Amino acid sequence: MTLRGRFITVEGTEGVGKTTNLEYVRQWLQQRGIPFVATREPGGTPLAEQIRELLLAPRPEPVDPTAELLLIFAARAQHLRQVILPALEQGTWVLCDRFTDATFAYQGGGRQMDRDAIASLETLVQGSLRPDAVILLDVPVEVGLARARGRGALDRFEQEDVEFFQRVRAAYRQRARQYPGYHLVDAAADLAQVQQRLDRVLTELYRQWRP
Ligand code: T5A
Repeated sequence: MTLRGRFITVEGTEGVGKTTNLEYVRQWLQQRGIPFVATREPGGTPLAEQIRELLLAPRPEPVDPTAELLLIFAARAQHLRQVILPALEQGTWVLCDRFTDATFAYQGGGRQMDRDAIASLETLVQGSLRPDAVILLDVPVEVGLARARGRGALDRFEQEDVEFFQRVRAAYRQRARQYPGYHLVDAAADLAQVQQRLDRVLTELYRQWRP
């Protein structure tokens, strides 16, 4: 299978500004006439969105971490087959709000699950597919949580404690040091500065990828 589109994911802990900055990336791609689909994880198809609702809803029953992990990869398998792979095969770029790096960060770092088990599921579900670029928006945990908690009712993940998110952030930063496709953007600055930094990353990627 030959993939002709580019696969960009945007990652970060709670309240880093993914939603806000994804809009900027969408406009950036539109202005250059690049065909793309914007999607998200968990979710991106009707079935995967239902799994997202199951995952995010606060509930009295404790959720077993393995059950959580398998639900995330179930949603991902559906999303890949229905949306991501067909788009990439047609030469359409895919801009995805979170992907498997979030699983290594939240379930691997936050929940302290075995990274090899996550890597096995990654291979089972994705084969060799990995994002071409991961844009990691990085802010200190306290800054992100203050932004996220200013938005109202908290979902099941947002209810975790600060230490959980510190482990999530550490896992993301470790992956950014380990893997060359990562682009770490300091997202603690004001929005105009963050978007200037995003523009530099996108311009460089576009220059590298142009045929
Ligand atoms: N999850 C997901 C896993 O555990 N494993 C997985 O494998 C996957 C894929 C849902 C949850 O699922 C978990 C992780 C998540 O907890 P989500 O919907 O992406 O994933 O959840 P959130 O991180 O909550 O994403 P949001 O889109 O809701 O938050 P954002 O995008 O980080 O924040 P945003 O843009 O809404 O910004 C928050 C506030 O900050 C302001 C914004 O205006 C907004 O009010 N803001 C700024 N303020 C000042 N300066 C800036 N630079 C600002 N940027 C934004």
